[in-house]
Amino acid sequence: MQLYSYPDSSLWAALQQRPAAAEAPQVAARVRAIFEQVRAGGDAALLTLAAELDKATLTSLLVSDAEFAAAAAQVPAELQAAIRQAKTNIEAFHTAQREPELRVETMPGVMCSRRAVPVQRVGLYVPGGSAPLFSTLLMLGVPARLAGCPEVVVCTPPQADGSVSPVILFVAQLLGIDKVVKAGGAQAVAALALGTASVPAVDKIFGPGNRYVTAAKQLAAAEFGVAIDMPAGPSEVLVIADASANPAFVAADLLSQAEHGPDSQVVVLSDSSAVLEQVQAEVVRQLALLPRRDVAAQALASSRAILLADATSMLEFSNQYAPEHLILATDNADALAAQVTNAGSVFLGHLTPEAVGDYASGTNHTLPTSGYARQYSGVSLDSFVKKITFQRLSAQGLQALGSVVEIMAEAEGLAAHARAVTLRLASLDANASPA
Ligand code: HSO
Ligand code: ZN
Repeated sequence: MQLYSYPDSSLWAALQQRPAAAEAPQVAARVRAIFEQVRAGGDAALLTLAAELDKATLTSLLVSDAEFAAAAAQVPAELQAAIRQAKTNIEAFHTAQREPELRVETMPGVMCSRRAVPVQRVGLYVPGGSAPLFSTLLMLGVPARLAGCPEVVVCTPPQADGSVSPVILFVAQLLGIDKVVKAGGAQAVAALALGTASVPAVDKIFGPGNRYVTAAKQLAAAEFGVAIDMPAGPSEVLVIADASANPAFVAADLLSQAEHGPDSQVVVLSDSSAVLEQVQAEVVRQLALLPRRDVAAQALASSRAILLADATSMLEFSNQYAPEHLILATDNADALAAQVTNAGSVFLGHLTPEAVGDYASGTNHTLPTSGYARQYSGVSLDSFVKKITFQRLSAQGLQALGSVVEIMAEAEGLAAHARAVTLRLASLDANASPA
């Protein structure tokens, strides 16, 4: 980690740069080529790309019934129980997000309502590769199910032997999802956007991924009429650690984000140079103990420890950075939390590691990265529904509102709009008058 002491605020923007940003044009070009390959080759292209990029020789793109049937036996009972508890908590938090139908009579006889209707076809991307993230399937599958999305397709990269992690399949079964496609990376997103013989095209694509997956989702949204949850790219955490922080806890939190991938970014802010020094020493000590220390070390190379004057400066820096995860490792976390304006998800106090939100507290771990927390929310039940509005006017309603619309339509020079009202008002008059 590089240390910066009291950087002038004119330098903050440079310190807030994400490492992934530098290579964006090359990534976008590669992703575009993959879309073209999938468009032209369909399933065959997906098989070729699985061999090339995942080093997996596949006989079929879809997980078979036999693979599903064999999955649960390979998942230890203790892990099954942990997953069930996590699912219960995620369901509790996301069920509470349901909104009743909204009905408002704006004027007598003018009834407006709004109802949440599920997105009909959703694609869930579950990262695989070096660490199959079955927890992501819980985070996406639970709200998709609660929202009532009729068609749910999961894409996840195959392992080199052509299989999908049995834990991912166990979770899929727990959620009643039976379509799991062995495809990862940008090619999975391309397949979900374009459709192939085995992969149905979907309306909305969800899920975190590396920079290729994120670039693919953005291309799908920009050019292929598919919605996406948000640009969720390389994972990141910012920790605000004041003198009350426990350096070992902070270091563990930083490393838990760093071990996600070489392009993850971790930032620690402190107004105590002693804490910052101890955190750095702890990072070195704990790094050596990690099985994924090579990955974490690469992420740490572009990570920052920044000494700032006080809590106000730390919050200001954090709000500008707009971290995916914000940990407030301070005794007065509630007071600081009240001033957070940009963050994906916030972890308060010394006993709340990001890891609890990653797995099981109940909040969603699919969150905006790369500064998008300035304008996007993380995944929630809302992400899986559209809110459709309805209105119905009675005769009384049309009589009350009609002239308002006629006047406005005429002022905009839109005579047909005015006539749509005038004709109806006339019919009401005709019906009302005695024959
Ligand atoms: N920190 C990741 C989520 C995750 N962590 C999955 C562990 N498994 C992105 O929010
Ligand atoms: Zn994580």
